[in-house]
Amino acid sequence: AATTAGAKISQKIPSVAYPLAEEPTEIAANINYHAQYSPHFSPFKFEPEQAFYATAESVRDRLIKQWNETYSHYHKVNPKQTYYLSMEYLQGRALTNAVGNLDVQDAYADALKQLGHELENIVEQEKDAALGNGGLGRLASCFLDSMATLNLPAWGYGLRYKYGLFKQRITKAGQEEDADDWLEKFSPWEVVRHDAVYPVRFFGQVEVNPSGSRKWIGGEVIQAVAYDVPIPGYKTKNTNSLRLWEAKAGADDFDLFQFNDGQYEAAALLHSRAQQICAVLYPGDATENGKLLRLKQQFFLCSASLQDIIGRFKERKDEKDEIQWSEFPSKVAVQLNDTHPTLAIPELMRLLMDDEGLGWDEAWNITTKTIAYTNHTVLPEALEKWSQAVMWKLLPRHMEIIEEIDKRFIAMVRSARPDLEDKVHGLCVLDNNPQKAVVRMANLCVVSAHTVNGVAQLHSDILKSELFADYVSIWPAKFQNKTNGITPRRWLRFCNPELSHIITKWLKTDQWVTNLDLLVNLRQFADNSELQSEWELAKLASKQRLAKYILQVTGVSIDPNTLFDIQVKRIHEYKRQLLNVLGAVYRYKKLKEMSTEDRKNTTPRTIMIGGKAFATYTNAKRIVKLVNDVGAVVNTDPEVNSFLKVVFVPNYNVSVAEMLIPGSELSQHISTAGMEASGTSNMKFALNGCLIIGTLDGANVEIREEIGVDNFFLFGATADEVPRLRKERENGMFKPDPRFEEAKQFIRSGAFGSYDYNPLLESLEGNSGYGRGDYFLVGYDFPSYMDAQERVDEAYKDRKRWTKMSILSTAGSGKFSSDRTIAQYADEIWKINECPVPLA
Ligand code: GL2
Repeated sequence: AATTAGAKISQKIPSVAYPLAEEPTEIAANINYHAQYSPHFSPFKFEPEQAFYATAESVRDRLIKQWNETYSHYHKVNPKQTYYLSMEYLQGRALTNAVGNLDVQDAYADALKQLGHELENIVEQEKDAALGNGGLGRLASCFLDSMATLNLPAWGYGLRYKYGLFKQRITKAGQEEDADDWLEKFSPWEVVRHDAVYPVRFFGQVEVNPSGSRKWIGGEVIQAVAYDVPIPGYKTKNTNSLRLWEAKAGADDFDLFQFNDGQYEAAALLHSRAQQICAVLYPGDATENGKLLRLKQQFFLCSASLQDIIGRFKERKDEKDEIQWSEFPSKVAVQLNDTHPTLAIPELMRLLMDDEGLGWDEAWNITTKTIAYTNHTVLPEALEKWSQAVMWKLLPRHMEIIEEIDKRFIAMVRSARPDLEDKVHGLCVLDNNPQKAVVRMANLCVVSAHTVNGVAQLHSDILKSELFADYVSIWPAKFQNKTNGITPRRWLRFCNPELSHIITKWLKTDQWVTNLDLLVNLRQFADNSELQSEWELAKLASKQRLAKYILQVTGVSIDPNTLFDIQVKRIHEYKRQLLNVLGAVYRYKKLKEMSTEDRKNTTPRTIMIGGKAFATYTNAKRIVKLVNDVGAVVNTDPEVNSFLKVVFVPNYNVSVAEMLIPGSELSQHISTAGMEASGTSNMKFALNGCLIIGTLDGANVEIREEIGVDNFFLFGATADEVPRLRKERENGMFKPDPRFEEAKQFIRSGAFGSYDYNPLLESLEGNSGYGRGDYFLVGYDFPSYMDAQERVDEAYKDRKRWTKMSILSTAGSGKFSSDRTIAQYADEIWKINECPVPLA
């Protein structure tokens, strides 16, 4: 509980800067110093919020020291560096991670005690940095942690959105969205770099010089200003940067004359345009304006980052003070996190040719040796296609370059592979269909990148055999797999200290935090009753904490002695939260029909579902509403509610995940096979000893192999069966399971209120048609899902067996460390080496 003793700045403890204090008393003095001399609030108050900012600033002092040493070390050694370009980073909170990675957690906890506060409470004051929306953004953040921990010279580049992902509020209407102003009060972790500012142009035209060289001129020029966030590695000095660009217009762009003439908006037009660029992550793109803005954001990231990268390269000339452009790919690796930063390709070409004077062949050689591309989805709607008309308007020079890339690519295919003539249309970058002429960003990436990778074995196989099959026949060596991973620091060591201590105790080492493969040594103890009881106690403690949280945010009281069953992720039809809800509805109906005696023989469950639906995704929002409606009935039904509860966890984000995952016993990863590229929360749950019910999709396949097929509740169609099953449905050959029909009928009967769920349920029915025909095969998989749930209920009754499976889940999760993933990227794609900052 929050202490009140700290409500004022301590007069007993001095305020002294001691930037790198080791002793808790000195740290306390340093925190006091920041409370007084870096104030953000009126003086003398020292409530948890003030204490958070002062503590964060104190920690930042240490980070800055390491950070500067890292910069100067990289500058001196001049190694090849990786630049990770991503439109999303889902960083979450930073304080626990920072004191943990710096190994000063205990000292800070002590210091705060002296000041009348508990570190646990102070960290809760921090707002999540939610500059991402789901797995792709969180993956980028895990990667940053691993890059620093592995001492790799690497940078993250992104945008400094003012409003990150929206805050979700649950009302009678379902989900409502509020802007999340994470910077409202100031972020203690970012440092503005007024010496890293670059002009980024939009619109304008191409000027052709008499020599034939071309130059992009005119249009609108916005300044990109760097805001750096330190990324400390775990117990190492290396502290890398996440560089986020902010858009600004200059004083020159402010028309004082117009302003004084009373035309305030016109006077600051460019300022307001600049503000739009970093205003929100994924602005709605239903309108032309929205599309244009998204494209501007993407280009803004690419242009600013590449100017910065090129600037750094040019700074480090050879002995003769000459820039050796041919060396560029041996100093720079650029990784495109999905297609959002594809414009880095034509932008690098433009900068090299038009600004640096290189010829096409030289520029192309450099670009293709520098850039690599990760694909994160096979969903057609997520494969970006930009209108050529919009692109010509916004980026005329880049369109010239893209046309040339495409022309040369087509010529190459025609001469080297005449057998592919009928495939050329699908392979080329520009789709010139006069109705909807577009640039296919994924194609541009595949044609230009030296390496293309998928994010789990199954996904990479699907890329090779389906989406990119014809490219594979041209460049078989270009395609790789890099199975995703998660950082064991945030996702076990820090979010689940109880379990971490047990693991360290039984392994007799804490080396597993940086060498997760060591977890496999837990296997030998899986049957040990002493470990089992410690394991169960740790799980229970996390469940109790979670129950408290759920009560606080939903008002629903849940029983830590029931099976905690969790599905948290973005709400999407392919992720099939609807399958989960229909299963819950069926379970509820059966419980109602049972005798009191029979009920007592069931396994009591608490089903928790959480996640945000994209604001304009109607069916996803209906699913959110349905979960809440089902919960409202089930949880207040006295006959049943000690055997089943259904809770919607509002506003799912990184911090909420850190609370849910340690307390989970079963988690659902139940996407239609072939549709979830990897999934990464499956890895987090398994690592924390949670069993998985899931399909053979994405990384589930590899998780099941690693932890043992007997420890995974498998069901459902396989990816290679899906196309046939869809065909069979279309031909009216599908006979739904009676349980499936019963569950739908129960919802239709109004058991959960009067909201019209027909449109949602109809999407699961019929043979075909828009929004019909059960594209995601919920009905087909329903019976095997229910059977798997019965196996779960049985297994949970045998606590020893369950706990053993739980231990084996953790023991088998070593492969899913993002340290492993990043080491593979470094060796096999980026060709970079570690560059540890010397300790002395
Ligand atoms: C995703 C995939 O859907 C998900 O399966 C994968 O784990 C992550 C990270 O590779 O990438 N692709 C995507 O666009 N989002 C994802 O989460 N948002």
